[in-house]
Amino acid sequence: MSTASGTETDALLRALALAATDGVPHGPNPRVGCVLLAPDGTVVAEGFHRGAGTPHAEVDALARAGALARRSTAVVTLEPCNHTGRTGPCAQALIEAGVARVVFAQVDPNPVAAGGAETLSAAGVDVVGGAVAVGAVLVAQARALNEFWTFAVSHGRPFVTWKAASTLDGRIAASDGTSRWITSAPARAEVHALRSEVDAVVVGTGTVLADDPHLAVRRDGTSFDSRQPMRVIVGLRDIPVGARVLDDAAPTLHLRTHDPLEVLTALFARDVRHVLLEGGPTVAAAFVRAGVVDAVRWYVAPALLGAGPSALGDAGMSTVSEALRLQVIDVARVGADVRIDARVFRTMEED
Ligand code: AOF
Ligand code: ZN
Repeated sequence: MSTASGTETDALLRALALAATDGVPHGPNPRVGCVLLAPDGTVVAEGFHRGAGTPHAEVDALARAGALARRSTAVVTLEPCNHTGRTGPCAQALIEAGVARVVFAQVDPNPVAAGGAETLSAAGVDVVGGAVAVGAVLVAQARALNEFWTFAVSHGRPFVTWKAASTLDGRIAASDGTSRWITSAPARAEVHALRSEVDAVVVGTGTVLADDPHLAVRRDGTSFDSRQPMRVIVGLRDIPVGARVLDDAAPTLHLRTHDPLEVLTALFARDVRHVLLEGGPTVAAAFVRAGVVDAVRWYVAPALLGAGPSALGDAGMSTVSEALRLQVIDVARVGADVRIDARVFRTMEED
């Protein structure tokens, strides 16, 4: 059978739900779910991945199934891995447990771990996966579960969301330099929630010198989890002793470069898959110029300043046809402000 059966499709829907279990963090590893089916189609065991360093979904399900895994069908949201990373290869674990058939949705885009389907086939396991086997809709759902991870491992660099907050006329500060607070408290609270979903927050040394930001996720007992993203400061100037980013609320990394690609390569090597760029006009312009801004989260305050720095410095465009065009994904009111989420077209095309 080269396509998934109805029972297997149902199991895949369940595996997708398991992968998205509340509290499983986004991060260096994908969110993955697995359901083991007995030959008669009944569920033997379920499993899911709980974050980097913990057992993969397949191994979690196999452990719960014990001897019942023999002759079962493993239905997984992602192609079983073929490598020894933080944990052992799942393809091997499935073979050793005597699994007869594997059905998966997303082909593993991670070059380091890919090849599980081949290993399983070579060992005599019946393997079907990808859009031909489970349909494009379920594959799209599996990818969406790990959108930023998928982008990062396919491109060898983190996905970059640039966050900015400006007045209606695009100013991020007044001409005297004051910028506190352009947006309302609810908008600022949302930014904290967003930080807890990314792996790193990036600003320039200019922002550290001007604003002395803390950049950690405020732990105020609200619902979002307490994961702290790495604080990353880019630029050649020293960070002053006593700067708030140097406290121990979260790890901090100073990268003495102005090259966005160098920054992203260094961060990818440190397991960063999603970056929140909170830099000022100069850093933002460098990232836009380098073509590595993938999405924009913008808070617009219904206020006018008329003078003062604008959110984006000179990013190399001089005529309107060169404007970086974005596609609006979502618009919402947050407190007194408006939130706009937009994507760079390029990201949509490639992905
Ligand atoms: C997961 N969880 O359930 C599956 C993954 O460094 P490791 O050993 O944790 O391996 C991570 C890679 O393994 C990951 O990038 C992906 O390609 C593959 N499958 N990873 O974290 C899982 N099935
Ligand atoms: Zn694995």
